[in-house]
Amino acid sequence: MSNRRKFLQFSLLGGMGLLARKTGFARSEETFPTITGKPVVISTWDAGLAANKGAWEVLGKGGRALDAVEKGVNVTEASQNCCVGLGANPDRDGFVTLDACIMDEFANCGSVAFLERIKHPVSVARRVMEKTPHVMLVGSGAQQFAVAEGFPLEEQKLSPEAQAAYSNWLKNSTYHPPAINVENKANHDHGPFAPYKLENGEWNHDTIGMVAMDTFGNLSGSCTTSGAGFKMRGRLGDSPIIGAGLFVDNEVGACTATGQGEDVIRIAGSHTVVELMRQGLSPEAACKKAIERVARKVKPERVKEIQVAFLAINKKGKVGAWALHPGFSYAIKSNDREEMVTSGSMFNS
Ligand code: SD4
Repeated sequence: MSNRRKFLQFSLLGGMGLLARKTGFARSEETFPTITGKPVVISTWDAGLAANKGAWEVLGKGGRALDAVEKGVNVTEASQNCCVGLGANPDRDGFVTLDACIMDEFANCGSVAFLERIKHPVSVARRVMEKTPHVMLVGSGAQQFAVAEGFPLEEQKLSPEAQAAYSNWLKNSTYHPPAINVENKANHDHGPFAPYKLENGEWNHDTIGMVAMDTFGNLSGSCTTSGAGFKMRGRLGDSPIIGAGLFVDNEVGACTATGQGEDVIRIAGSHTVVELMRQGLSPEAACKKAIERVARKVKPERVKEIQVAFLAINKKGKVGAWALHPGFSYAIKSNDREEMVTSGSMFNS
């Protein structure tokens, strides 16, 4: 199993027992690796390394952050080996449905959701932003718009990894939606959820979120995903929702989210992080506070079953992240750094 799909590692036996709420996590702002200066690009998970390279083709030449965040995640969308794009995990009926959004320094934003058979949903989201008076297009309407804009209708071709995961899931077709915050679980017995636990105890993930600052000091962000593996048909997470999976305010900073989308939406996650930075918190402190809010809103018995992480940058080009559980990492690229960074987390196992 590649690192990319290792959302969180703890064995069912060991992990549950060891999991204890931790207050005052030891890692301090000073010891956490940060990057300052511009241009800079950060993106979620280890697929972010390649995506950042794509973004750098724009940023390194003095280009605009908006172009960089589109080009960057295009790399991931085109990758048949990743959990994003047309080769990704399908919904429970076997169809890959894609969600994406993009936002620039002028608060222009665009989004597509429940989009099928289009290779680059983030680029369609950008067209929605630039060519329509709207912010979101969904489903067949989004596809119709994409085709009218010249995006080819592709054949769905699951990656071998996604095909194997889906075949495996079909054996039982069981569904354990850990984020559902209601008593009557029977109503939600439909299939697995995001991120779902793999047989070996690892967690998957299916998203790339990217935020960047260009040489002009302007911020933009993008987020693109196949959403939760084997989700109910029509389910959307946070990723295409401006304010949840992504938010940019060029006066303050930008944030993107990954993990259990329902719980990110519940606190308007990325917007919350940006607002906390507006109040003076560092990116890491803001992400941490938002994670604590996520944890407070989730029933205690479910908080150990979900993962959520935020990744943010402020107007000074300082970056930071925080996750609910260990296992989240992000990629950074600037003039003098190119590496993966492991995020701190609220829980220690
Ligand atoms: C969703 N936030 O659809 C996405 C899933 C995700 O890594 O981030 N997976 O809820």
